[in-house]
Amino acid sequence: MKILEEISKYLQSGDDTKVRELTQTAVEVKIPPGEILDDGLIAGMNIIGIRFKAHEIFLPDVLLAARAMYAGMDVLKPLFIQGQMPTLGKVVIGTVQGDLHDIGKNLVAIMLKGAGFEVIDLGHDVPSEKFVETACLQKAGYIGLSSLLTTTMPAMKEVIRLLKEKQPDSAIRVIVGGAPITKEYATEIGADAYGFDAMNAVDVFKSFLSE
Ligand code: B1M
Repeated sequence: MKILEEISKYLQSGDDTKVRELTQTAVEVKIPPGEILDDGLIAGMNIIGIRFKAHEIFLPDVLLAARAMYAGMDVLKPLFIQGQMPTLGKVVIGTVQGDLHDIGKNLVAIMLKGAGFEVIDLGHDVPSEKFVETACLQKAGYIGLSSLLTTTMPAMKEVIRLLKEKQPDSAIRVIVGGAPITKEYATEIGADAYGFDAMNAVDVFKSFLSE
């Protein structure tokens, strides 16, 4: 669809005003929010990732694209959170220590809220102890960890180690995700589950409700 291609194009050029306007228009012409997200915003961000890796663009360009991504997400956010249900459980979520990437984590948080979970978002670059302390203090059912860098993946293992140390019989489930994370890595570090994208993450969190 032309408008989604335009959203992707303006996101790539870092034009947050245009992205906000076009996202609003796409909503008004009744394009489903999930489609605007996947085929407009995320599609644009994926191209940014490819061009960044190929050294065709540089960090400031990525930052501008991220700002434009947030402008679009601001428009879509209320649509994903509409029609809240009674809480399905409490989730403490964040991006692990050393990692500043928070767009994907924020999407997961938005989708979880929309699905009826109570979400405590600790932000990005979160110290491992903070996840465990908050989850125990808040009597959360889940910890959600996001990592986008191969160098910060080990911090996930550290959170799980600290949780087991503090509460050996803990019923708190740890769900991990992020671009470099795989199901195999999740199993290897002792996570309870892996979510490959925001929609899938919601299904994964919900799968524990029937236990
Ligand atoms: Co950086 N960065 N970045 N970056 N960045 C990547 C991740 C990279 C792959 C780019 C590349 O080389 N192609 C690369 C990592 C390489 C690696 O580790 N092997 C990289 C690098 C190298 C870096 C720096 C080191 C660059 C430098 O300084 N030289 C630096 C590190 C800073 C740090 O964190 N300490 C850096 C910085 C940045 C910015 C700050 C400029 C910016 C982040 C802004 C922000 O987040 N506020 C940025 C961005 C935007 C990217 C790319 C281009 C896009 C990431 C993104 O937002 N994607 C990224 C390339 C890429 O991934 N294609 C890249 C869109 C988002 C919707 O997807 O985050 O994958 P994603 O989330 C998905 C799933 O992964 C999943 O669901 C989400 C929604 O579908 N998911 C979960 C995520 N968390 C989950 C949790 C779950 C379940 C699912 O359960 C709890």
